[in-house]
Parts: sequence; C-alpha cells; structure tokens
Amino acid sequence: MFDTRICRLLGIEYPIIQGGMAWVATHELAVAVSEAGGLGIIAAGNAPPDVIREEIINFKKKSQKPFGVNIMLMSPFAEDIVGIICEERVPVVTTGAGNPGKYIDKFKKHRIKVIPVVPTVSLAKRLERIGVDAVIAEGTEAGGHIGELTTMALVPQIVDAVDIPVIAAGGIGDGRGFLAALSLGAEGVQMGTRFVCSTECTAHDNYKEMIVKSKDRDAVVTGRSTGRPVRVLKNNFAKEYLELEKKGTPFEELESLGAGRLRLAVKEGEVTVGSVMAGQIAGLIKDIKPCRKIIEDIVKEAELMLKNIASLKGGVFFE
Ligand code: TUI
Repeated sequence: MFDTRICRLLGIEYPIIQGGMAWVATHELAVAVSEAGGLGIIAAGNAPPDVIREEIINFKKKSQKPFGVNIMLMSPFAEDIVGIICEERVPVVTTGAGNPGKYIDKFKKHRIKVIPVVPTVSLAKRLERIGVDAVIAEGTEAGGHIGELTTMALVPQIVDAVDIPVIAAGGIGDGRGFLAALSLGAEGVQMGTRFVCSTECTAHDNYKEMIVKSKDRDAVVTGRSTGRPVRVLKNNFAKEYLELEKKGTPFEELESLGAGRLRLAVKEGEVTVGSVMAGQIAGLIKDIKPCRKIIEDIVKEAELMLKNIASLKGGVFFE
C-alpha cells in the first residue's frame, strides 16, 4: 500500500528510514531496521574511519539487506569516511550538518545512492541539480543538530521545488505522523527518536527510559547563541548550558563544555550530565519494542487511518 519511489530506489519494503544518530546508530540497530523492511543506517558521527569500516563489515556479516551510512559533515574524518564508503560499496549514503556537494561526483562514480538532509528549499534545489537521488527534509522538531523550519512547513515547499523523491523527518513517531508526511507529498519518512526506543538499539537503558518518561516540552534547544542549535532533553547539562548562553559565554567555552557529552549519555547512561539528544516527538513514545514491531505498528495504523478516511461520511470521522 505504501510502495513509493523511495522503496524502488532503495530496494526496501516500507519507505521508512532510520535516522543517522551519532553513537546510537550502530550496525545492530541498522541490521534490525533493514531486516524489518526499512532502511537501516550506520552513523559515522565523529568516529574514526577504522571504527566505521568495522561497523560496515559487521552489518554485511549479519544481513544481506540494503543499508546506508550517515556522514556527519562537521566531522574531521568526513573525507576519510567518504573513501571507506566507496571502498566498501555501501549502497546508500545520507549526510547531515552541512552541504555534501563536493562528494557527489565520487559517490555517483561508485553508483552509491546519495540522500542528504536539507533544512531549506534552496539547498534541496542546488543538490538536485548536481545529481542527488532524493532529499531528507528535516524539520526543527528533530533531535540533535537542527534547522529552523517545521516539518509541516518545510516538506511541502521542498516537494513543490524538486522532482526527486522527498523523505520527511522531524516529529514523526507513529502511523499518524507517517501518513501526515505522505499527505504533505513526502514519499518516505526518517525517524530517529522512535528507533532509539527499540530493543535492538545499543544505547544505554537510561537514555531510552529518559525518552519514554519525557513529556511534550522536555526537548529543548541549546546552542542557539552559537549558531549550532541542538535539540536535547532537559537535564542538568542542558540547564547549565542554557544559563551560560544567557550570560553570553564565548563560543569556544560552550563548545568545550559540550564535548564528549553525547557519548557520556548514550554509552555510559549518564543522562543527568550528558547530552540526551532527542526530538520533540519524545513525549509521544511510551514503550521500547523491537524495530519490526515499530515498523509494523506504523504501517498498520496508517492503513487503518486511510480506510477510515475513505469511509468518511457526512463529516463523521471516527464512529
Ligand atoms: O545532522 C543532523 N543532526 C545531528 S548531527 C549531530 S553530531 C553533533 N554532536 C554534537 C554537537 C553537535 C552535533 C547531532 N545531530 N541532522 C541533519 C541536519 N542537517 N540538520 C540540519 C542539517 C543541515 C544544516 C545545514 C544540513 C545542511 C546544511 O547546509 C548548510 C550549508 O552549508 O548549505
């Protein structure tokens, strides 16, 4: 029922892609998502190239399904990661936190599908012109490093501006969000926070539990003053960071305060003093379940909603 150009482009069953979350998106999570019919992604984050090569090899040992690697373009190793992706013949690349323009030719030569995250219409158009296969329109509801526009406003504007398929991201966590994204003209969704709360995700249980316990306003944005806005769950670290920003603390000082905090939360479970990156949809997530069940539930819910909409009579929606 949800067979879109994204399914055909990537060779997947459902147009559901897992976000490329630094430290969180290991090969274990990617294998689980790909085996469940979506597209699993290994996140390179700031990790050194050898670590990512090992992750790719481990994925291939466990699954024959399509998968991708996310390159965080602010990483000092971004260029080396590009080389490894080409050598290892990774089928799909997603990018974030920058413009991947200078790498597109190389990926195309290696027949690797490239799908950048774009926060604006202008970047989507520019990247379409130089040959990317699709774009991920990520709204400000997302976790981690974010743009300004909401998913609701960004997705239809990018859909109207380009001919390549658009994947919606930011604020999507269930069948309603999935169907809403398709209604906006997207041909797939990318979800991060929802997949953190999966049994296969290797993030510390404290991290998952903090998302499950969070409420609607618990995801806040640090780094607005530095020009690097990052959405995290409110905790001692976020409060201290926001206080220092209010006082006009210099960029370098804030950067060094944030260094290593994501690893601390994801790997050590230090969710009070670490950086717990998550999107605004965190408040909707109430359980930790297998990736297969996450995907099945979304597809079933969306199918049911479509049937209900089709039987809408005289303005009565749900009877
Ligand atoms: O990249 C993300 N989310 C991330 S990356 C990340 S790693 C990190 N760790 C610690 C501190 C800060 C970051 C955590 N979360 N999402 C995709 C995304 N890409 N959001 C926004 C963008 C983006 C921004 C500007 C994409 C392109 C862009 O282009 C600017 C240009 O040069 O045209």
